[in-house]
Amino acid sequence: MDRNTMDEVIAAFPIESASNGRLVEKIPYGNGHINDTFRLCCKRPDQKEKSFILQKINRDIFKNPSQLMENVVHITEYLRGIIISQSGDPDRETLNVLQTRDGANYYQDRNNNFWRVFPFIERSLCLEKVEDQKDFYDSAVAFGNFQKMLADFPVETLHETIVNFHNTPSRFQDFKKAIEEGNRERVALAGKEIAFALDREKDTAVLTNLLAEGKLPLRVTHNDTKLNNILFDEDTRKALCVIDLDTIMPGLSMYDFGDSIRFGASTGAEDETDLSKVQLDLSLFEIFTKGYLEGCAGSLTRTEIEMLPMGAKLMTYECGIRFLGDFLTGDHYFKIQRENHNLDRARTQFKLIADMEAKWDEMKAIVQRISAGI
Ligand code: ADP
Ligand code: GN1
Ligand code: MG
Repeated sequence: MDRNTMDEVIAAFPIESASNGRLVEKIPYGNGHINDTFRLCCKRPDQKEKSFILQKINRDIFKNPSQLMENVVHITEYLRGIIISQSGDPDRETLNVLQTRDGANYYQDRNNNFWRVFPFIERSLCLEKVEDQKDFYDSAVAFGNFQKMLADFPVETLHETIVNFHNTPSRFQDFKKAIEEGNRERVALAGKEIAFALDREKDTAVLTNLLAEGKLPLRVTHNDTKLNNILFDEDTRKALCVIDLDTIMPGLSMYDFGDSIRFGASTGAEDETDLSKVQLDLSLFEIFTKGYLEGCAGSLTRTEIEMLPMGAKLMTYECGIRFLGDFLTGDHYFKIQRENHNLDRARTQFKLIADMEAKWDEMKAIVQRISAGI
């Protein structure tokens, strides 16, 4: 990132000011795979600090950043209203978009990059893995509640920021294309993983078919419910704020449930190379199911509840074929930190699926038992 551009971007927002002080730090921040994120810190002469999150929106992935920002502003303003009506703290319980000095929701630099700023939510924690089962339970309630808060949001006003984002059959077609067009050495290296994925084609359309048959309702969903897309309150350790709102779109409740399980109920990291460490933790699965159903507060239909295990499996599968497809075609989508990183990620997803298949009856029984007791 050239210094001039960064300075130009920062100057476009009311970051340095009499009340915030001078900018004293700008550092790359977080572990997101998509956007470039920085933490900016300002300090006043009285030593009081104020921080911001500055993000460059990934233009290769988000083709229409202005529509994306329209969604984010629309959703965060709506959430703000609900949080205020519930006597919550709207500056901590939702993201807030900081407007530029010209009153815009983002800044477009001379290279046609789009930048946005959120006030940094202070005294918050972002967890990369479940440290305590209670945290995972709280995240489940928060994601369920997030969906409930958006139940009456005018869904027709949302732009589809990534078309077919969780359309697994369409992801499967993309994956087949990646095998055909991908780097031959990489295709050979990933032979076992490719076969594993191709073997499971029949599962890909289960949810989209039910949706097409009118048996599942379309809801406003987050679609990227990793544990690190939620902030916890450092003082109370309660789930505080759902972040990373780029993929809020009409979707299925199983997508949000499933993606959280994929990331948080695995005993290993998403990029763990020792696959013996990667399993589905059934007690975390149970705890999340309980929290999510409580957070949704009775709004899920019988079919949605019945399909929760399938959501977990399909979101894991989909992520696996996306990582693998990206590996085959040269790692253009997900940021990587090492060689074969996306292959390692795909391997953990497939290991998790194999374990879910072994534990399938138990997963279904847990969902049944928890939903009967709520
Ligand atoms: P990506 O789409 O690349 O995953 P995120 O929007 O999730 O980007 O942001 C990356 C990380 O930055 C988050 O995981 C979190 O640690 C941190 N973060 C984002 N927004 C805020 C905020 N308003 N306050 C504090 N931390 C934040
Ligand atoms: C990306 O942005 P981030 O890192 O929270 C991706 C998700 C994947 C996830 C896998 C817009 O999420 O779909 O599930 O990586 N986001 C986008 O870790 O593609
Ligand atoms: Mg993120």
